Amino acid sequence: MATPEEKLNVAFTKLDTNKNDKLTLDEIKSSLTKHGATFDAAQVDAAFKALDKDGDGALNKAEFAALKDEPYRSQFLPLFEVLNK
Ligand SMILES: [Ca+2]
Ligand SMILES: [Ca+2]
Repeated sequence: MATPEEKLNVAFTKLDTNKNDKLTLDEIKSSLTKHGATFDAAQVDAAFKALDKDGDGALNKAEFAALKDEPYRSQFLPLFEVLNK
């Protein structure tokens, strides 16, 4: 059974299509679509804004890893769990 950290690492790697260790909003949306996820675009926008702590318009691994903590865990983690299937 994968730990939340491992799951997030898998999700991050799948989302980071250009492999620059940062996730942009476009990258997240197009990757979710490519992996067959159904999601609410407004929810992804909200997750992105909440997680982008330094406001640079991209999520680094540390920012993305906040998904393992409340309140993000219950609110946003299901959006990305599909990537672990
Ligand atoms: Ca990237
Ligand atoms: Ca950021």
